[in-house]
Amino acid sequence: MDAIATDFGIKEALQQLGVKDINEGTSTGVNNFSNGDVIESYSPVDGKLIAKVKATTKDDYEKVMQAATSAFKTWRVMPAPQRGEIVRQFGDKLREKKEALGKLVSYEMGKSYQEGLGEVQEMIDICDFAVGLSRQLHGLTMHSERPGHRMYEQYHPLGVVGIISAFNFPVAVWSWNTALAWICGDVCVWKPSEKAPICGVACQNIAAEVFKANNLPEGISCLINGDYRVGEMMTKDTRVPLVSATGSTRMGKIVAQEVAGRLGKSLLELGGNNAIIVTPDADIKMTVIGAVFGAVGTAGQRCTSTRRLIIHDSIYDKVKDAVVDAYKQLRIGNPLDENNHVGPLIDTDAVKMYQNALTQVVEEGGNIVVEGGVLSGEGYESGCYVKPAIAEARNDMKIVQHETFAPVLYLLKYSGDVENAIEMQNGVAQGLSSAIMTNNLREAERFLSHAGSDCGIANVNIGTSGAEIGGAFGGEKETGGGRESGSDAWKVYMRRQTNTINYTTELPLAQGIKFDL
Ligand code: UN1
Repeated sequence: MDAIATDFGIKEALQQLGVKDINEGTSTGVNNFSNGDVIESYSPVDGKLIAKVKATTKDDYEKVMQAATSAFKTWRVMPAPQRGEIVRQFGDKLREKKEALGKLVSYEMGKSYQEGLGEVQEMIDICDFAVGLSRQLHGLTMHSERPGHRMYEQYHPLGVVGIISAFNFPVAVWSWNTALAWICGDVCVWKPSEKAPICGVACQNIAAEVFKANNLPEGISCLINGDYRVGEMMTKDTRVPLVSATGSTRMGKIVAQEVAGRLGKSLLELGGNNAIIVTPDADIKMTVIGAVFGAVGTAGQRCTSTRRLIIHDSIYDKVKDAVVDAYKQLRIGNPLDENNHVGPLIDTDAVKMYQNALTQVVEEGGNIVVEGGVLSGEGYESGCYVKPAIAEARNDMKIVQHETFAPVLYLLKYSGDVENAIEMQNGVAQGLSSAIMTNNLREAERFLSHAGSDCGIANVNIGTSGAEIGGAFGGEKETGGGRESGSDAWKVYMRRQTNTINYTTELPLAQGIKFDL
């Protein structure tokens, strides 16, 4: 533990979160079942070792599943509002530990401390949302066609929900799933990204503490660690009726096929290729803020990051100059230092992908307007810090069609009607987030109409990233079609049952069928 940064209070944060190096005995509860290979987590901030966890073996997984399936028997019969009370306590614990967890997120994943705090705030928000929802898991009542009959539907818990999460939101996405799954009466088994396993341990510790204090089985929240092979244990397991997976489209296709192969359910939140349309009626100042935060926030590693700016030719140069100017103000460096806007990429593999994208855009005829590059020297020793770059490009370029998880923004030009911009915006395989900057009501409404954006999220005068938890989150096409977090996303965590009750002394058959004995 001596290796980690002592500046910025990381050591204290880890202590507060109960994270110990595996050699000193790892975290609490069901995580103790992990006995496989050691996974070391290095910080992209300074390249230092944060802590280690052990991967979950097949035998460990069986123990976890036993803990989870047995906990489900207790949890499912607890009234939903009481489960909501547990989630309320969990939200309170997150409030207490917000700074520590936000710091760990920033240190392990590399996003700015502000964004780390924002991520924990999303967890708190979804807990509040789930608490209220725990009194509203309602179905409909229908009128039966038969006299003296009542028909209604109710929602029951599913069982074990498997969660596979990505490195870029190492804590919030888990909580969107767990907060809802828990109030629905499900138990959760979580495989965090092997690139941010310590965040997983910290969250598991917080959850375990709450369940323990309420004399509830810790198996309500389980943690497994490792790479895709560990995820595969869940996707193939018929005891896991729902697998919720966040990550690349490539990964999502594998998960979807495996889970569908056994007729399980999957909830997929995969890649995006998000664009902001900038029309002649756009407020340029607002456009610049939305576009720059969207493109460089989390160093371009959000699934909602802005990858394309589709600008009308009449204002193209003006917008381009304003955005290029704004990029000059960006400070790149240690994300725990609040003076910096942009932290590192997750690892050096991500740096290579960023470099390849910049090479490819030039090869395909693009024109770099803000030069990229990997930073070196003091403060950049981890080799993960890169300069946010901008290239003028065309929508049909292969690299533009591809989601590169890095701060590379493509400028695209459209002419004529807003329809042309919408066609470009929709002209990619992914369908997560989209935005239009305009003060023209007609353009805005056309963007939102049936013939408008084909994405799960469509914003007006807001960027593509930074969705609130109250709405359903997810997207279409290669984004996978799933919806998490707000609105009625809870329904995917439950099974629907239709009940018909006959309170007469006759047994009439539906559809008027006669069957006299
Ligand atoms: C993600 O990148 O996987 O809308 C999630 C946003 C955040 C969530 C992003 N609230 O940018």
